Amino acid sequence: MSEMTDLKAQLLAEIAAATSLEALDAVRVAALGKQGSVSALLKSLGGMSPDERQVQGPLINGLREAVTNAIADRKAALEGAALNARLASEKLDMTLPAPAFPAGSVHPVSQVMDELAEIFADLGFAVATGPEVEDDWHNFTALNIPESHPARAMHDTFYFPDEVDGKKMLLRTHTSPVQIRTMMSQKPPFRIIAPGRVYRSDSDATHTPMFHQIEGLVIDRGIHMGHLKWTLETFLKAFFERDDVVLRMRPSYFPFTEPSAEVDVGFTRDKSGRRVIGGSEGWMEVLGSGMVHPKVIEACGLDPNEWQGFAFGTGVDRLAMLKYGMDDLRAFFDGDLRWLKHYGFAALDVPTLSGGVGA
Ligand code: 2NM
Repeated sequence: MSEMTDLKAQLLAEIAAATSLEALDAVRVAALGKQGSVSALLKSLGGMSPDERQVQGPLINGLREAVTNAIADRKAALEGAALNARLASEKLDMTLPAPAFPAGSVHPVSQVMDELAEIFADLGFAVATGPEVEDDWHNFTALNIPESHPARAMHDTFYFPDEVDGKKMLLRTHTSPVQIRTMMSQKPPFRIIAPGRVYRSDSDATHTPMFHQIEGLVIDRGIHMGHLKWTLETFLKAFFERDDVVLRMRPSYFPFTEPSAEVDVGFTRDKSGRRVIGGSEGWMEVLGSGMVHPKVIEACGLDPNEWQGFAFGTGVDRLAMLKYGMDDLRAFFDGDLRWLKHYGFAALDVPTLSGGVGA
């Protein structure tokens, strides 16, 4: 009895005296391990008479429990002390700059599309969209493009092998079918722009089989060429952010407009000989335009004697190249991150108003 009291006092003293987890574990093994002093007492229960075991059992088990609990408490205390020591000795420098997160950038085509949408929004134009897979009626026939027109040829247009509901299907070659769909499904007057991808079977340094177009359409009563000229001049001055942008309209021909005009913009050269928009030392073609052909208005179910309008179209990729000084169109669609880093725009910048309109 007193032997057990002594053992208990001795073990609790050893546990309290252990100053490291290793020393504490040595005490645990010496008491509760296979050859441990407490384990030996537990084993001795087997050789006792039932009466003796009835007395000694609870005492020995109580000793085991007291030692086990004391070890667990001491272990928690030592671990807590070790953690406090680490917290006191180790430092985390919160003033170090965080590693830079790789940021994406806005593709110049997206940037220019945003700029165009903003400029034309200022002029009261809504953005209209439509399918890139079209039928030949919306892409050609409604636009007064005859069956014999070279644009319809296989080597210019991507056709799908199968007809759908008896219709020839193709990848739209311009965004004009969006204007056709707008005229057929809504009531005039309209002021819309149709930006988007278009497809032509063409590939060299200045042509990619997919490129981006933006076309504009105004349909109202009493619309004439003067409205067209003012709109294009206002648009180009806002886009190139210069007041000295000079326009030149040359008579031209499109099946869907009459009269038709090609629009040139004047440029000058900077010291290094690069073309800069503004002034009129030379001319660059930037737009096609004209008064919407009465046959087109009629094909859309409108009375050409009541409704007139103008339309225009241009390449978004070309506009981006002119404004931001890129020289190879193919690089636009290569997906080269170095090119995007160089020419891309910060995603979180508010899109520029490109000088705004009428400010
Ligand atoms: C151009 C040039 C001239 C045009 C015409 C139409 C429509 F649908 F109203 F007839 N949409 N786009 C047009 C006119 C497009 O791009 C060079």
